[in-house]
Amino acid sequence: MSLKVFINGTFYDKEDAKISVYDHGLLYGDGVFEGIRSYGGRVFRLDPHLQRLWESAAAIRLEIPIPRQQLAEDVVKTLRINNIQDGYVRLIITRGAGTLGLDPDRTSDPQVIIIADHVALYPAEYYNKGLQIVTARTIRNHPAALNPRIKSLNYLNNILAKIEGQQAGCIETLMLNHKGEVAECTGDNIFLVRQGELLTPSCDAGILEGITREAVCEIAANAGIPVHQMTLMSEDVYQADECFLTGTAAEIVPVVKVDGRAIGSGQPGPITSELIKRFKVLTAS
Ligand code: PXG
Repeated sequence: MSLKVFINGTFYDKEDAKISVYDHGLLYGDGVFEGIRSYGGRVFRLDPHLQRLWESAAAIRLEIPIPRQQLAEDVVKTLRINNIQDGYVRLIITRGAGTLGLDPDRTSDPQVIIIADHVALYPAEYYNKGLQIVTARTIRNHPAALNPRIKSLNYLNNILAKIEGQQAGCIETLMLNHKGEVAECTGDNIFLVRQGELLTPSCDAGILEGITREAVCEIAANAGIPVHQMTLMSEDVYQADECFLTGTAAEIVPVVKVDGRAIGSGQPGPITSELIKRFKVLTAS
């Protein structure tokens, strides 16, 4: 049976789920999105995801055409109609079809799209053995150009960095900001462990404020592990005892090598493993 995709209140078979080629989401990446997980039929942290979606939309002066509560119900409905328990939801709001010019005022009908699909985690070996990543030469968007807090449909900045990583044989890539500070990876936030404490770039490094990042900060606090949101440089990464990435799709994934340098023991570390264990409990509850 074909997956059903929600567009503006109607469900379409995946093959028939289409929008206009004049949509500014396609023409200019003019729109916003969210990636959300469901575990055992329950949507993980739906409210913070919707909050971030509304903030992203407000930042690009895009008015989401349906109330937040309605969208929350539609997300659940899309999972149910597709009979997906453990899955991934992609929520997309485009600016809508317009003229071929940039003018957002000459568009109509923002499109509200919900895709629910089965989830593709990284292969198990990465969770067991840890990832190797490299730092991209492409820097993260300058906050005064396109603020990384906005989860917009324009992901070319991250895609360019991802291509660099792929050329080096890596599936994730570390990005620095315009000041040379550690920011985040192309689709994941980064954490370090140093002397039993967690360190992660603060929001003013110019990052997406990840929902998983937030969950990990809470889990760490509950476990009595201090968390510091601070400025971090490449050297902090190289000298860390442990390193891991967090994201909706990846959850928590250990990193064992950065730019060819082994991190800590070169194996996934004990605090990372403890946090992975606790994250599993959180998502199963
Ligand atoms: N930073 C960036 C730039 C991201 O795109 C995260 C951090 C992690 O945030 P969350 O809220 O998910 O903990 C993201 C996540 C994917 C995928 O399929 C992930 C993201 C975007 C697109 C695809 O892995 N964003």
